[in-house]
Amino acid sequence: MLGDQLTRRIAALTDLDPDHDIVLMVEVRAEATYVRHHKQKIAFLFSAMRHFAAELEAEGIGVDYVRLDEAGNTGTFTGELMRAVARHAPDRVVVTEPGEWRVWSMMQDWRDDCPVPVEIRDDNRFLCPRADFAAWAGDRRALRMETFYRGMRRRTGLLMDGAEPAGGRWNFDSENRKALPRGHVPPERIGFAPDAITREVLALVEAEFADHFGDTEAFAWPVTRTEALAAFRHFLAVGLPSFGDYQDAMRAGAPFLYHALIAPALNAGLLTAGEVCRAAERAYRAGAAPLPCVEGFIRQVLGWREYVRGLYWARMPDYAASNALGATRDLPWFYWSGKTDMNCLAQCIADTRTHAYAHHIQRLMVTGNFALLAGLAPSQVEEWYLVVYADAYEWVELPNVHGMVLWADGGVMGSKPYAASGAYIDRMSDYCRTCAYDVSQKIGAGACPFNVLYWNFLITHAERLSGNPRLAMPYRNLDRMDAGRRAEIRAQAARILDGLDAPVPLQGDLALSAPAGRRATTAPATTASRP
Ligand code: FAD
Ligand code: DLZ
Ligand code: SF4
Repeated sequence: MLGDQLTRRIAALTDLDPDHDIVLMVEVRAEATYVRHHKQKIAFLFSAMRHFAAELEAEGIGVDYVRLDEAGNTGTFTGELMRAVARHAPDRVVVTEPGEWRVWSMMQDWRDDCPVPVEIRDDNRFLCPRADFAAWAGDRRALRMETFYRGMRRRTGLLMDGAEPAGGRWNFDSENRKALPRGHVPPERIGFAPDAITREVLALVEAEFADHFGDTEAFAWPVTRTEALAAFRHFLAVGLPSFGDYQDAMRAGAPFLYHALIAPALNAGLLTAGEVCRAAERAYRAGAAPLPCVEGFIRQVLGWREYVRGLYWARMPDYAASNALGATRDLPWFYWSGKTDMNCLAQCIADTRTHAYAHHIQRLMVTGNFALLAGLAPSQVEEWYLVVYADAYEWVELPNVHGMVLWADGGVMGSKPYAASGAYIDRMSDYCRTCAYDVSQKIGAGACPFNVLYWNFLITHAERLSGNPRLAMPYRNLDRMDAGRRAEIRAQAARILDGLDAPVPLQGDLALSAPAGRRATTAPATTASRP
């Protein structure tokens, strides 16, 4: 069993015979270091793996669990599989297909190299099997999420009234996505105090992966299914009824707002997509949450999550190689240090460092938008996103970064790049109020860099993008600019981009003064609180 397959219902375990079978789980250095994951991601996964192994053992199932620091640990999946086959001399090995192409290639080699037969089963945790997505996608170039999502609503019956979508519409976005009113106090969210197993793992991670990005002090992720369910129920009660309204809002020092905080648990198998969608629908049917919020939530899980997973498998490995906008600039060092005068970026990176979390709009419209506007090299941006979030796996990270954020796929995922000026960030957050830059200033000393870089982006890619009907308005505005103004924009953008700090190796103490955030509590459920 791989570390992100932690459910008793995973395909490899469906016909498990406790009298004859052994479950193999391995902590291996290669998985923690193929990119240098945030310390909280490694700790979350090792702790969840150890808890899950203990649950299997309590059920009377034999588990061969190899710890990271165990003598003889070869540090790789392949090495540990071969050692285990030598230890147990099994008749066969049964695995569930992995989430990532990288590990899939490894598994193909096991079929040749392993002395016993290796059976690779389909991952049964998704609502849309890979083959069904591939059949839907065919060889079409553009794959639109909205069409896929409607098909998934029909297929699952989620939020359907007979053949019609509940409420008569597929999409309630126009009623969602408001800014947070000034003075609005978001709800407290529960966190989970590290127990003895998590504390042991945190110490291991601090010792073994000291030079990885991220702090561990605020670790509060649920590490068992019981805790994950408690976190999700809390979201249903306090988050879902306003989820849609404030889905895109951002506030300094408050990264969680009304978000579900379930992606690490979902992606590791502690929760399933089907159960969270059905529970959200029940909340709507019971009158506990309004339809726009519930539809917004279900679209994220049934739509976006299933769609990016399908797209990843249907288009990899070629998908990762495209670079439609020819972006080549190195990732600036402030993505790691958080040290920048641009307050929006500093805040989002601080949240990321403290919690291994930032919500969707922080990822898309702040760190992502800057990467797009600055022309940062896709492979470097992708590695950053894969490193820094507790929920990051390539199958979900790559399409979001490569396609949605950077438009490096040239329009497979989105009909236009999500480029935006500082005005969007100002509308949806309070970041600009305390920023060193002036968001209302378009150009000149003190002007918000997002403004300058936005116009520079449109000028730079005019040949490729000006004919795009969805960008007609900004290009009309650009057409009204005289040549002198354009030259000024280009010159100032060049100064900003040339002034971005050079990348240096990640090491040593990069401590930031991060805003206060999620605090762990001693109890897993209702008594817990988080500022
Ligand atoms: P909520 O905002 O409460 O949403 C509920 C759930 O919907 C999430 O838990 C997630 O499972 C699903 N979801 C929402 N949006 C997406 C999406 N675009 N793609 C896939 N699932 C989605 N999500 C990951 O799970 N892993 C990643 O590595 C990842 N990388 C991202 C990188 C970028 C640049 C962007 C823009 C988005 C990325 N996302 C990723 C999607 C999304 O940002 C996270 O799923 C979400 O922020 C997790 O927090 P939450 O559980 O509070 O989600
Ligand atoms: C992410 C991760 C890490 C850090 N460590 C392990 C590990 O030691 N053992 C394990 O089985 N899985 C780990 N994982 C998750 C794998 O990287 C994941 O299964 C692959 O990325 C495929 O999705
Ligand atoms: Fe970000 Fe510009 Fe606002 Fe500063 S002024 S917080 S750089 S959008």
